[in-house]
Amino acid sequence: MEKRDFSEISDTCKWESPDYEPWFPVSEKSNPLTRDIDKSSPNHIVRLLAACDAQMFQKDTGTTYQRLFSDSVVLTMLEVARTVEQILRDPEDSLVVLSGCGTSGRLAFLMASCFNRALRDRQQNTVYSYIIAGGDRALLTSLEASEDDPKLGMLTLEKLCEGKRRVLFIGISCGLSAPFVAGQLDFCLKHPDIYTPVLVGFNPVTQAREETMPGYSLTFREVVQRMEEQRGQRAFIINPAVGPEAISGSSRMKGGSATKILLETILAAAHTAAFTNTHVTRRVLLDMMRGYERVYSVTYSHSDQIATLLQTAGLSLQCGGRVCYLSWGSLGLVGLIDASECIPTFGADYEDIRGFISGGYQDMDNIEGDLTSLGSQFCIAHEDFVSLVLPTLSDRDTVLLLYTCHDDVGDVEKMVHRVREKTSNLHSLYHGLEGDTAVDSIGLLCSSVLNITWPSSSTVHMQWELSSKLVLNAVSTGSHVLKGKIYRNHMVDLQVTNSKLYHRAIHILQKLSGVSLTQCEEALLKAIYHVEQLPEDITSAGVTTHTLTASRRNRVVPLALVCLLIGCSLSEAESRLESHPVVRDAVEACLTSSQHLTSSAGDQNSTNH
Ligand code: F1P
Repeated sequence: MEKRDFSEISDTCKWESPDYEPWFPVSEKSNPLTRDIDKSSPNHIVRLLAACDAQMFQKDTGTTYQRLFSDSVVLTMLEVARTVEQILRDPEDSLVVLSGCGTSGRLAFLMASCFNRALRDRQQNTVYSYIIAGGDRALLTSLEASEDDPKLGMLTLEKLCEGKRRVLFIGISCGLSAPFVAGQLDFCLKHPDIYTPVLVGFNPVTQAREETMPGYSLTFREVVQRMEEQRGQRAFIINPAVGPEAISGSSRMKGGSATKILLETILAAAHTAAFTNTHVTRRVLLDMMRGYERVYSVTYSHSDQIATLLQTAGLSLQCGGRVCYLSWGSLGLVGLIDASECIPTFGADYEDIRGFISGGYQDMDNIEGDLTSLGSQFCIAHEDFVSLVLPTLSDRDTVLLLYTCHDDVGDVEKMVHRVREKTSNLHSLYHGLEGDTAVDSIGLLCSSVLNITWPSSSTVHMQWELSSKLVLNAVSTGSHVLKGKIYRNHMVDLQVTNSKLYHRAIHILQKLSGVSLTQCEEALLKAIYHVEQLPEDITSAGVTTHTLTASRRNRVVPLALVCLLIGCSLSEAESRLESHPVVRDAVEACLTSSQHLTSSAGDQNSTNH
């Protein structure tokens, strides 16, 4: 058995202290566990990610924070599940809407599709729908700007629910921060005869975002306060803390996993109750969540194989190669989601890590249907892989197959042979069931095989999805760490495409340079507009104007950081970055030459807040 590392255990709880980065909500804090993740080996990266994910299931320690298993959280889940149960028993003119931005919207889609399928299988009418800020294209690419628009959120919801008698609205915003979702929640509060709002996120309500929203009189926090006044009857808030993300602010990771755990537990329990004529109980909810905790343990018991995958993918990215996820069944969506997130999270190109799903849009079943005509980025079927990627595939590229014992193994095998003609850098993630005796002819053709065996259950496909999500999050995050995209546990080269990311960028600059927030904002604006002096029309413009301009530029945060650290002009910063194409190396070189290394690079207590 591996020796326990006590330094990691104490780091596990450090973030809960009221003195730890008190100016940030939990979802934006940096995780003490991962402060050296950028210098870690593949095996150690996986261990750190496992330790971070374990924080999701940590029991209530009597601190300020409620957790996944806290009574208050489970009680609210129970109330929401009972509301879903009622809708399932009497679905006429009713709707359960799941909505969110970025990853939260993609998971809303994944779950709405999954539970509608379950209803169709029972010959029942479907009751679920989803909204993602930016529409269906945002399922596959980053359209972060729509997240800032509360009115758009509200209008989209109103249109979707036209003519409905009863709507349970589930708004997901991991950071309790997305204006798009706030507008929808506020709309629900104003129409209590039809709408019941549920907010899902991972910060305490006192940490909900306070910034004003464009064209709106309320802040997210004020909307949440209004929900609190109705809490338990006409409004519900499910907001356990799951600890800071492994890469600061990357809510696609734990935020996404916890969203999936909470909402699938609620919806699956409601389905079981409604179709077996029983009622949802606390015990059923707790048992399901414990099942997900086992998914976590079983998945990370394969840490060595996950580390192999991460290392291979990292090598591909480092030498300009690609990583392709080729998936079957609902794992396809998990692959597409993980790949699409690399664009905003790591400033990656869509070809760096790319997902393909066996049946393409037929398997997706999204509202807007086939999006292929929007361009190559939206070509997601295996046949697209065959025509667009396969011809130029080489050993530099990594191909990862994701499939389960429920998929057509013959079809997987055919694909394996085609890929093997081009590269031997082929790997597989396979989920099977106990007692499954299939001969592993596919594994024999792969350079590495990650086979996970599960006990049979009615919700096993959702467990496979979570397990695959954990593996893929580790692969895509870890490979970008190895590529040098991360400094300490911050994504320095983030895209500044909405107001949340704009403020996150300023805070990263402040943490790494040690100068004031005002100076950091000025440096960021100079980098965004590419000017040495800031004219009045830039300083007086709003954040939306800044983020719109930033979305057309590359490397604005690294540029601003180099200017701040060296005290140099933009053109000098540009040439320094050119000589260090790896962001992490550029930051280190500047820190060394400006002798900032000692205190400003990350000692959170010394930052000038
Ligand atoms: C929504 C979101 C994230 C994405 C990025 C920008 O966050 O789009 O999914 O990764 O961080 O914000 P939230 O509203 O769920 O907090």
